[in-house]
Amino acid sequence: MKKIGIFTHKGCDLDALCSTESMAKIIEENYSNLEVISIIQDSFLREKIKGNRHFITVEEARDIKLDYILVCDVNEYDRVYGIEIIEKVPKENRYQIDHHDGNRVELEIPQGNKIIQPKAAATCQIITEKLTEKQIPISKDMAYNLYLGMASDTSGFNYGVTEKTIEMVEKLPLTEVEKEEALRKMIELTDQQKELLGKIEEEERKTEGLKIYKLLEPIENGDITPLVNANQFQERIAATEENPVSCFIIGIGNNYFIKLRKIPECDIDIVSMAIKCNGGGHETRSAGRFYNDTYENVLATIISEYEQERGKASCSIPQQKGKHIGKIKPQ
Ligand SMILES: [Mn+2]
Repeated sequence: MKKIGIFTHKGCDLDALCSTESMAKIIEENYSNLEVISIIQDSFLREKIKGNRHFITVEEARDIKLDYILVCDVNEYDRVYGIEIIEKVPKENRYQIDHHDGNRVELEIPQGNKIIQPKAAATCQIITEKLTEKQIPISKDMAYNLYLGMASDTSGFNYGVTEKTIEMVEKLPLTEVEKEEALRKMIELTDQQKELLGKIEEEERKTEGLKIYKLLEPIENGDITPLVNANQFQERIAATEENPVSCFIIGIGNNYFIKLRKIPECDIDIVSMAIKCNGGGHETRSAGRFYNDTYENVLATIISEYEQERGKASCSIPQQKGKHIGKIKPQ
């Protein structure tokens, strides 16, 4: 019996959990010669998914010899949980399914062994597509998980939804009532999330048009970033007409994760800002990270990058007469 390890990113979100859970089941059901071992960081979000197969930590997996590996929902070397284990497996036996692309340090996986669709809203969307294509029946539980993965990566079908996303959701054997129930459960905050939401503070240091929020947790271990991937957090840190760009700094020990947001009317390039902050993203939503840094340093970098981008932009705030963010576009 050969062994295949299933991996995903650190700080699992629902797409990570649901895509790994689904892939593990699919492999188990279709390859009787393979033992599937999920090597995944624990997450409070587990309570929201169906099935919940056994998983082990990197420490527990250290002495297991894997023949194959499958990486789901991540394409960035330093974001993978268990990269040291993956590297022990020959390159030709590494597989990947993901919807991220163009990252700084990509994983070493042969072209023919990976499915990467940057246009897909979630890894769970790609899995649904493949199952549908191959006419593999989708169980109720798996459908529920695939739905959750798509719902969470699109913030409840609000962002990044394409025709394909809608088509795939319709392929899932779920009733409207079941979908509503899943969305309700997804949105429901856990006690830990409620506590974190109350801890968000507004940074006093002001820069015109940029509002900074912070959530600083002194803990060294554990990743709280998936906990703040909830609509209530997005609303709390949203960019507004008054402050067309917002930045949310989540500090966990010495590591910082930043979420940049802007209103569509503003043309300040927050993707470039995010790239300078070791990240990337989309036009109105992007993210970056700083490892082993200080809050003061992170703050200074963000403000300086913002000021540079503001200088290049023509974004003005129509509702506030006479107040402009950045240069006025020559007529
Ligand atoms: Mn994803």
